[in-house]
Amino acid sequence: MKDAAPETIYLKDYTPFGWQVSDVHLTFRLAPKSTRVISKIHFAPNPEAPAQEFFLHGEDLKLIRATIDGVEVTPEVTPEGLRCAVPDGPFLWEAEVEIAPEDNTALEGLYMSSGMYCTQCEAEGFRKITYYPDRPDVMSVFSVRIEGDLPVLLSNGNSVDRGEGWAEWHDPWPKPAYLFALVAGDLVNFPDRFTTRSGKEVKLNIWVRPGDEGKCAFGMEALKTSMKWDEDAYGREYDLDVFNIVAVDDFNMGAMENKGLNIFNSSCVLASPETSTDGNFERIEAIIAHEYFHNWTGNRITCRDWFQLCLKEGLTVFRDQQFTADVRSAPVARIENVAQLRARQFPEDQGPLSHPVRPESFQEINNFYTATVYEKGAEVIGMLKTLVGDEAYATALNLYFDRHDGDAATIEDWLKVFEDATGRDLTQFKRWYSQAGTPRVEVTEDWADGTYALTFKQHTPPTPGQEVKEPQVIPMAVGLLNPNGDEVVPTRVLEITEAEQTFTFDGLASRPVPSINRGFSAPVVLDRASSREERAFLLAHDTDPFNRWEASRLLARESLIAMICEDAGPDEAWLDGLERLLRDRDLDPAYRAMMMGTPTESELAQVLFERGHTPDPDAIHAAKEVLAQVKAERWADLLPGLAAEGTVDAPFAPDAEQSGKRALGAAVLALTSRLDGGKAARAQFASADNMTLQLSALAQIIRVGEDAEALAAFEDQWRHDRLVMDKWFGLQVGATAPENVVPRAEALTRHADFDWKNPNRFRAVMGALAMNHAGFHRKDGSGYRLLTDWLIKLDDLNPQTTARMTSAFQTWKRYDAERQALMRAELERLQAKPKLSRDTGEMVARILG
Ligand code: 0A1
Ligand code: ZN
Repeated sequence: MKDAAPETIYLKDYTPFGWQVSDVHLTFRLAPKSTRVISKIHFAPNPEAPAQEFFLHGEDLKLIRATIDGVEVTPEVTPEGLRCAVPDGPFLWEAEVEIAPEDNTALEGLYMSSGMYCTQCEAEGFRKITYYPDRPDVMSVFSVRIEGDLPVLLSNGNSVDRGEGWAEWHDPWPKPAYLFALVAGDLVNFPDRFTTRSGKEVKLNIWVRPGDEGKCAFGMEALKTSMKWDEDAYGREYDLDVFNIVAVDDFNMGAMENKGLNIFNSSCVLASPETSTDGNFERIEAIIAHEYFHNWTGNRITCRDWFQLCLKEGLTVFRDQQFTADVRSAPVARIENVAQLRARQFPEDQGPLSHPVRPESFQEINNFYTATVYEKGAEVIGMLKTLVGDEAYATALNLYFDRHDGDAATIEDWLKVFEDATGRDLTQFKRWYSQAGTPRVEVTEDWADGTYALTFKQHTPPTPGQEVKEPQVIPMAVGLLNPNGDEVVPTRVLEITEAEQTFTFDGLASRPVPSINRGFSAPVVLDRASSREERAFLLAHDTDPFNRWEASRLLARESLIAMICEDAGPDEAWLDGLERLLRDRDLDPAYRAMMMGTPTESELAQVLFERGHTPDPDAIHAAKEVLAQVKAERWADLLPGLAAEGTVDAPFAPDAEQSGKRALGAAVLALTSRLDGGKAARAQFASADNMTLQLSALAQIIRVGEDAEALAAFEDQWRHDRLVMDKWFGLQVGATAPENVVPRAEALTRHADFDWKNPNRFRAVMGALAMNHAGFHRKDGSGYRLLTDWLIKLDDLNPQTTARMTSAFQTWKRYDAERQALMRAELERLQAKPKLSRDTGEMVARILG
């Protein structure tokens, strides 16, 4: 177990490691309870580092022997590693350690999942495999020999040789230890090949447990598309003879970009029409692309230290978002990304867990794989590209790859490349990396004598440890529309650099209607008092598809807020405008489906809180129910036609076109089932031949209430499929009425298949509980209590997943005094748990503030 008084690590304290590592040779003798790891490592003094004692990281290792240049040594071993006296010059370190992969429930280091051995080393898991300078700026060439009585033995790089019970691998590209990987098991492969643009043949494999071969084809296509895209869009080719992907059932995150051997949570790679929804397919495609793109942005160029995590993650998310926009619908992808950012990153940035895109301190780095580092990190790169333009962005990226290939780089290196490529001073822009919090931009306007003026006032509220913020560079894309709906000023990017700044537009014949922050050009909150009429006008006329959607979102939000606070009825003008849009067959069904969405209950709670109201989760839920019922009744005549448009009459394909139609169909079904008591949903459930249709029907059956039969049928059909059963567990909690959420979640924890040690299954139930706003925030505190009971239980086994899930409490200060007291009490109960992990301890302390 981890330290009781954990140390805080600071960016400002960075010091290079005192030695360089030229090559690493590892031999693994695999055994579930007693794997031997034999290491041979060449160290040489690092001329650029200050003098320091020789310290190697190591945790939960049994040291069998250690030698330096063949002579036995007795290092001083601590729970964090070992210290040893070493020669002045280069030397060969050899060690043998024993570890127990079968007992490793934290899923960090070498562990076992369904009988196979696998590894997860990012961020600091390699130190649970052997003694090593486990830091990303120590890069070396690895050779690996695996001995074990298993048919498939894999590691990074190229295969050197293999025989019965052994295999040898060599990775020619120097890499940090966090990119090391090993997999051994009874696996089957789904093979393919790819020829790079310079004519190099690459073998591709997706390795899975026997029985899952039929779920690999889609992932393989996504991989090949990604490889081609990175060549076309960024000029980046693959650089080994083989690219292996392995699907693993027990995994804390989505996937991992280990060099030449990506390891995936099986939920993020395995797909088939019968078992996966359109949403699953889209996510799998994006994650495969993401991990593949890391080969250049992350592996060839890595991070100097973990504070620079956004260097690889922000950039790689930005790249995978570009990829999705290219291979699917760009406007729909943008709307989805922004909706995700607002749902996940904004609450983080506006609450006690707020931290800069590049944090300056941490206790446990695993707690910083956040929406801020990833998604806001990607937005920051998007802004940079908007500011310098597409051509300069491409020049800067080429310079980045040329200059830093093989480096462990920093955000300073990254920005310098843009400065050198464009001659621009990015000092102020850098604040996006150092200042936490979502900037708020207040917009006012003026109109006189043909001149229209927009004034922007920016302000970022204080965040933990940062009371005062300086103005940031905000690229604000703006277009102006004439009252007749024509665009009079096409999109122009205004560069806001001051706390308050005015931009004017001359020579206009009439007062225009502004469309501001088009395409969500900056991740800010706009505070602008605009009328309902103006929003309805933008909903009808804006040429920017993002802002057209935004207009609808704001109308929906304000209508719901008025329903909650003023007992108003739904906004008729908005519903009329929306109806016109839904009838417009020229609009992509996917886009119309998104238009039918309404703000989440959690987002409404945040807005109410910001406006000085105490959000009542039941009232918010009730308002959304009323709105949906009104829509259903009002559009009763429209729905059958839309349902027909949302029907696919072709063999299933998980592409943008079909999935858009099915999304429209699902949005329609959600309304229809309020009119027919779930009849159409039951029919769809009975006839569905793909998971998208089956699950959207089941969701409505659960919502309507009489679901026992359908749930039993579904369980009967899918009991053998772990990934589908995760959906079954999750949906029952996620789609049910608030009063049933906690009892259902509680009952499911007693289900024989509630394998809570599996992160996917744990998240299916507990994640769904935390995400069901009105259910989780039951007045009696039962939601808080149930989640905490299980976090306490999981913390002993899997600190990383436990810590991540504590963020369910990050918004606790929004609510009424009673709920706050209940949540605080649960957080304190968790905090008081004996042997609380460093991961969870840090999160709880930050949330409590
Ligand atoms: N680098 C991976 C994410 C990842 C991070 C940590 C992990 O274990 C602690 C696992 C995966 C990515 O961005 O995909
Ligand atoms: Zn990543």
